[in-house]
Amino acid sequence: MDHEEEAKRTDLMTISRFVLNEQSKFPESRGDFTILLSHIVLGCKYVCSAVNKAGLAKLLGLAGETNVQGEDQKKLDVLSNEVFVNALISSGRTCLLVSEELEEAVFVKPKQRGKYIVVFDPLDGSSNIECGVSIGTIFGIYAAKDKDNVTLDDVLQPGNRMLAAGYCMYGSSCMFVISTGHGVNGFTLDPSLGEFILTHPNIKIPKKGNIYSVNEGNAKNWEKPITEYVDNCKFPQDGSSPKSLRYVGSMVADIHRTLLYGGIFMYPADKKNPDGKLRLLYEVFPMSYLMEQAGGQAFTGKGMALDLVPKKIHERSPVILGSYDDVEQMKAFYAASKANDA
Ligand code: AHM
Ligand code: MG
Repeated sequence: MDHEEEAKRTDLMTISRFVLNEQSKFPESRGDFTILLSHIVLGCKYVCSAVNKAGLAKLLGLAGETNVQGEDQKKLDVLSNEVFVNALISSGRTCLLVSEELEEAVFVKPKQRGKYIVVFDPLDGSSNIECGVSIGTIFGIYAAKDKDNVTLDDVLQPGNRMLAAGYCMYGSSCMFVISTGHGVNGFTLDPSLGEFILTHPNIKIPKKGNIYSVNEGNAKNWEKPITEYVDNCKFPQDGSSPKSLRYVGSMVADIHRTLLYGGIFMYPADKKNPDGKLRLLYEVFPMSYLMEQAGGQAFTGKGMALDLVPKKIHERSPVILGSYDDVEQMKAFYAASKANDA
């Protein structure tokens, strides 16, 4: 590499630079959000490194045994939760945390409080952790009305009140995707620099896709509109080509592909699970927020996902999200089924 090329390498849009640029558009901003985000990014880098090492630790027979510090090896999901709780509290910018791994919400001690509320799934895709398939962290950010008197009601808010949402995917590369309400941007971790670099500016989901993504093993219990939609993906009534099926079983990976390639991802309600499987606050809301910010839609089978008002922090909700036209078509199946039943 010559000097010029070397110099260019330092002129990169890192995530910190990107967030500072965004911040400068709001002169009244005091930089709290930037600090919060840098702590989230640090948590992601830490978890990324732990996920990358996990397979090796196992091969070397370290899992379940003590590490060099004499500590027990923690399970990755437990470790990830601790990493994010610590990173968020130490930012000094949070007052309330809701994690998939913790039954109760965490109220940050008054001295360490800031105005933000963070909901997160520290390591989503539990069935894929042990076999090295892509997994990820999902998060959403709200603001408390009054950080000194924050209550659970401050987080039991519809998804469209989120200030920001994103995910980090620990896959063949480590990718951080975020929206602060002005579109969606994707960053890839350059391991040699330890920095996330803007690689996917202003992500827009294709208006229509040719992939559907669902756990078809649940088909026996599906509602009629889902069965009809999926049948139509395989045997299109209009003579178009059938869609492809892709299902990783890690929401972050399935949503990431859907954002970039288009199509539809769903974890719908079924007869056994009328609320579906995915959690509203830290799975359905952040991903629906990103989808809408990228020009797609997120539907529950009854209404728009972001309009739901959670009653409990670990509540579940069905979700069908992706390309605008594909979700529109799904809505038509639901509308037709409702009209038939009437
Ligand atoms: P988890 O929080 O236990 O990891 O479950 C969430 C995951 C999602 O990542 C994924 O979309 C879904 O569960 C897969 O569920 P299933 O194995 O039923 O298809
Ligand atoms: Mg999860």
